[in-house]
Amino acid sequence: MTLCRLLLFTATAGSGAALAPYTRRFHPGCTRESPAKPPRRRRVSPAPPRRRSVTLRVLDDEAIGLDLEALGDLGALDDAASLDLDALVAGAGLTVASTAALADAGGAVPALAADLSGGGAAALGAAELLAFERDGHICTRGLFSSDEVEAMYKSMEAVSRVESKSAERHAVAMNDAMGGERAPFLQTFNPHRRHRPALKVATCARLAATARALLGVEEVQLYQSCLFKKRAGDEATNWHSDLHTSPLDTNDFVTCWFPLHDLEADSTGLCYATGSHRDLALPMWYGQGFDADGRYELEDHGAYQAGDVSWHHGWLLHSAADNRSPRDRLAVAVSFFGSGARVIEEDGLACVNDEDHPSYDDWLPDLAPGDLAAHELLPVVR
Ligand SMILES: O=C(O)CCC(=O)C(=O)O
Repeated sequence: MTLCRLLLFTATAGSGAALAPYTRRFHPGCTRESPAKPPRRRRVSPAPPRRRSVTLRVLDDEAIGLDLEALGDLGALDDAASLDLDALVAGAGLTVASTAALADAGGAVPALAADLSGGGAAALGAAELLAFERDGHICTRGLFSSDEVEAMYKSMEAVSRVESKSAERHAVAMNDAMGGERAPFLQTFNPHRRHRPALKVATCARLAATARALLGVEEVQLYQSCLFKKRAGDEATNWHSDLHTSPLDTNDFVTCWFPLHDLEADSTGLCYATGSHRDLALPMWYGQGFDADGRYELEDHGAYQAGDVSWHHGWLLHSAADNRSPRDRLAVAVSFFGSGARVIEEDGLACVNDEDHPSYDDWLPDLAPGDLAAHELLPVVR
């Protein structure tokens, strides 16, 4: 495993101090979207890393606050139609009943031409579990077959087209809030609540079983699914951690991420700040808004073949490079948490104005701080 030194780390989330844009620093923030370039890194696989410049734009609290209104209209599709929910729930293996909140945009999205219900967890021995525990990320190769990925691509590409207006509105809102010049990339939040094929992907037993094994828990619930379309020329994904922006009082949180096609090394695969998920010294000694040059080692998993799935812990800082290839990159992320987690007050969130609002807007108001995170939109997945 080759490792490299992180140039500089500056935590800014929740900080009252505004940082100048375009500083040559590593800034984990409240948002994935930033016209920033990720810092240089090395991948876990042996090929030599490509050097990248470190140029990140950072938000101050006031700028992030401007986004609230724009985020308000990021809701369900206007043309959503209801489904046979019982069949949907049974077919997906959900054990918590779904509701009319699960709807389908209908029509334009082809059915998923693959049965994802078979198969178990990725093969995870002690070495892999230890690596996940220590590093906060691993890659499980070949968790899906190339046929399954091709089928997923066909359906999910259609989902991203059907939802493109909503994704563009979100990207523009985030970009405006950051004072940027263009929409960095497109995110479609929780397509599983509106599209049957996306539900099948998000509730795939293989993913849930692997999440349980990695977290060492008996039961996981689905927190979020997301489609990330990084079009040719789109910008970098800013440094962030997923739990930082989720109103859950837990450490048991994992996200799987996989491109729906082969992906070259040194392109737009996720880059991880290894070990940052267990860096308790950071909040203990420094809080927010501090400088930590060389604090982490950065790794990625090199090239992905269709079916390879990477996993990162909820507190792990991660980013992705800008898309310099002529092809759009389409990736899926699904996040799970261990059952038993409780809800925290939204005011307690370090990144309350974060772009992930669409992920919890529909269920958080139904629960009180301290309640178990048990809701039909947070289904148990078996
Ligand atoms: O695909 C990307 O660029 C971002 C993905 C991400 O941030 C995540 O899966 O948590």
